[in-house]
Amino acid sequence: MYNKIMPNQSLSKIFHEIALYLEMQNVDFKPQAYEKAAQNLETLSEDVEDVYKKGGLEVLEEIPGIGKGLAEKIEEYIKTGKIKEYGELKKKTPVEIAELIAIEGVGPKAVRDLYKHLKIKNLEDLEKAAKTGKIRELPRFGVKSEQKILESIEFLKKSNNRFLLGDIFPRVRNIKNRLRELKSAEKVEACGSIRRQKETIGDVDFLVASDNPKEIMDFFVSLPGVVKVWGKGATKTSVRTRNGFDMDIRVVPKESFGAGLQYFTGSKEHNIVLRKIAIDKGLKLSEYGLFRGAKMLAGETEEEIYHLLGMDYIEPELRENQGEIEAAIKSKLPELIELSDIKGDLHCHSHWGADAYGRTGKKIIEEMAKEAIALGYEYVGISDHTKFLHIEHGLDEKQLAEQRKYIDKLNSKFQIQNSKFKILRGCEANIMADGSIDIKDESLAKLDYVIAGVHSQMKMTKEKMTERIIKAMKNPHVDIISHPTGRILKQRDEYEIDFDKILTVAKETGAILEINANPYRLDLNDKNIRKAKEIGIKMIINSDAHQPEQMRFMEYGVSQARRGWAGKGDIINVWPADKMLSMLK
Ligand code: DGT
Ligand code: CA
Ligand code: CA
Repeated sequence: MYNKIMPNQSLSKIFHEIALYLEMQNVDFKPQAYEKAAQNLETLSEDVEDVYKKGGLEVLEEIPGIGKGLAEKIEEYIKTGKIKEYGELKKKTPVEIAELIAIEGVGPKAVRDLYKHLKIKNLEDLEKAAKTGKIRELPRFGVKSEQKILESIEFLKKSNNRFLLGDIFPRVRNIKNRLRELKSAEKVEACGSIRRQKETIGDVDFLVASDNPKEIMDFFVSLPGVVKVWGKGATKTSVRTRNGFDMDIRVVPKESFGAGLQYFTGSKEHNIVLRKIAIDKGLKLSEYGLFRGAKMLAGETEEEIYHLLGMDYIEPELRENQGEIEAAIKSKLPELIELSDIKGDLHCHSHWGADAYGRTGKKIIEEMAKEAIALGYEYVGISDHTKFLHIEHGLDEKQLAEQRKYIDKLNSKFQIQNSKFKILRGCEANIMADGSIDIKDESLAKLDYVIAGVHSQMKMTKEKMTERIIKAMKNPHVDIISHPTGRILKQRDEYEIDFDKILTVAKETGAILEINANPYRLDLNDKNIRKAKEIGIKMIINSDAHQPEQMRFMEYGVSQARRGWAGKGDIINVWPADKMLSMLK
């Protein structure tokens, strides 16, 4: 069975779970190695089985993050269809670990305790135990954590039929590339909410231009990870994937590809208005083209359709019927920011003093600098948590000073190499319940920039939370407010805040609001970005990377900025370091 489906995804899932199991047992270093391997397998464009067949163990080891031990696990999986270690771990603690840790406040160690004391194996067990008040009786749990678990389960249920863009997008990109390799596929695109880069995705909609639909459909249903075929026809096929989401594919002739793209990109609301405009002009717009009677006027490209309807081309991220059509008719659409405009990332955690992932903070800073250079950036800013956050090994004044000096040393190395690249020295300080900052002013003053964010006591009245953040914005040392509304997708709502008031004070004080690009956060979200832009507030797009690879989250932040109509002028990290820093307080 295992050789019929591409092992990348299933191996990635198994490695991810092994990492969690090992973390559960307090094993050092290994969990991070497995997790990294899982992430790399997930985005690997080649089938790992093909890689193995071509070059054996040696070539497997060339995959980033795969050492000898992990290469042997992959070999074992390809040869036998399973991994013994995984089976043993699962036997010892037979729980749905990935499902359980999706609950806010439940980590691998909590899963271990919940199983040990209450035999909780899955979400259903967890909900039952929480509802009958059993969790509050466990050591290290309480009434509060029990309540939080219930709330998180409720929240998950509400949003369960949608998937995070960040979870789906790498897989879709992968499939798109595989479809593009087919000889009979002339053009391939993923449409729908994926192309509009919505923060969550209902299902995936592929569009292919081909005159051999059968070959496309046969390939599609045999894709690795397809577990069910809902329907298979000459123009449309629908499947369910192992990860639980559905994918549709449509095949159209080449001359209709643009019309198909326009139609299936949506949104539905955008399309309805466009179709009406077509009718008013005596035309008909469908997924096959723009027609006057039987005569096809356009269809091969989206651009010609928009132009013939009397408007400028509209970028997919804007197609939500939120004024974009009116703006396109008047040629008033904004020029949107692009990923390639980004010159640096100021929100990266090195876990200084914690030796996370088996590496020292020093090593991680170097790795982040390397990653930033690989991304074409001119700077990266290191902003670890500060002392109030004990569990995150937050830094105190002394550690911040040590880190600063280390970064200075690294920077002089770059200068010797004649590079204009620079590591900037920052922190992500904690905004305390009263709005004060958990680090002394004189330490903050020595940094290149200060990010401040709320990480504790998130349940406050709207008035108090708004005052708390406003006080932080007014602190002369605080430059940037991280993830300003605090929501976590599929886990918790925004804090109660008066966002309009926060915008007003941001404008008065020059505080910069962050667009946090972590796929779980995307905070500010598209709507808030647009509001901020409209009153002329400057924003910064940051990855909030906790590992170097996560700096690649930047693209999701950029797409939310685009959905919020933001251009280069609205975002400060499109500028070189000196100019960007001069835009801070
Ligand atoms: P999702 O899947 O919920 O994240 O959102 P979408 O936008 O991908 O929606 P989906 O998959 O139902 O449909 C894909 C696109 O097809 C949608 O964005 C626009 C187009 N479409 C679907 N149904 C209709 C419809 O009834 N009328 C019009 N005008 N367009 C439709
Ligand atoms: Ca869709
Ligand atoms: Ca669909």
